[in-house]
Amino acid sequence: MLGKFFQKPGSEYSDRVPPGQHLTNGFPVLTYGQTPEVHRETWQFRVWGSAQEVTFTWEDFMAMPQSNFTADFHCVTTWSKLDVQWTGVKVLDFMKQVEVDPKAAHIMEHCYGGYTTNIAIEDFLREENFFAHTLFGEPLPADHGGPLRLVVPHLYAWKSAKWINGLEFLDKEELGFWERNGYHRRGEPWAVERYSDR
Ligand SMILES: Nc1nc2c(c(=O)[nH]1)N[C@H]1C(S)=C(S)[C@@H](COP(=O)(O)O)O[C@H]1N2
Ligand SMILES: [Mo]
Repeated sequence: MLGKFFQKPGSEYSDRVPPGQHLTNGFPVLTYGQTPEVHRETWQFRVWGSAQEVTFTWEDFMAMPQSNFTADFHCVTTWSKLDVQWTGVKVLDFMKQVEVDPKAAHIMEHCYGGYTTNIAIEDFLREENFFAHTLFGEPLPADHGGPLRLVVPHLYAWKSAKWINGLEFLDKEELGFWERNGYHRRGEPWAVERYSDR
């Protein structure tokens, strides 16, 4: 059964598949708990902590520059999906509207439904990171984080918060949901940072 969905990386792709990962052609849904119901009309995205507090509406987000992205997606449970196509807002474009305190060094990503995950500022402020509202040309399905999720291609996908609704800027690192429950604080797939070493 497993063989139908998961393949050993062929030589063509092996340089894109991190150690211990297998390719999938489908797009599994990985959620801890329920899919929250989120409506664009009431959707809000808040920035707070060591930053100027500000709240964005759905219209605010749609008025930001929109870009297309193709990115590989690596789940720590060992599946990887290559060349996922998304549309949304670059993190660096979004951040032009946010004023961060110089002492801020970390971020807690917050979500509808209560999920959290932490990320260092330098891992967040990267050219290839984006907020996505469209997946393969269709509105991002609720199970995959619609209406809006973060995508951080260079880290394991648990950092790519679905239903994201806030960024809490922090001077010191705090741990998110999976990081408190044994996952690595950073989660870089090429370094196989799956589990906490503490
Ligand atoms: N809010 C929220 N975001 C989340 C998760 C979650 O449970 N809740 N799971 C994470 C994990 S472990 C993975 S692998 C990806 C899976 O995204 P997908 O369901 O679109 O494949 O979302 C991440 N973002
Ligand atoms: Mo995952």
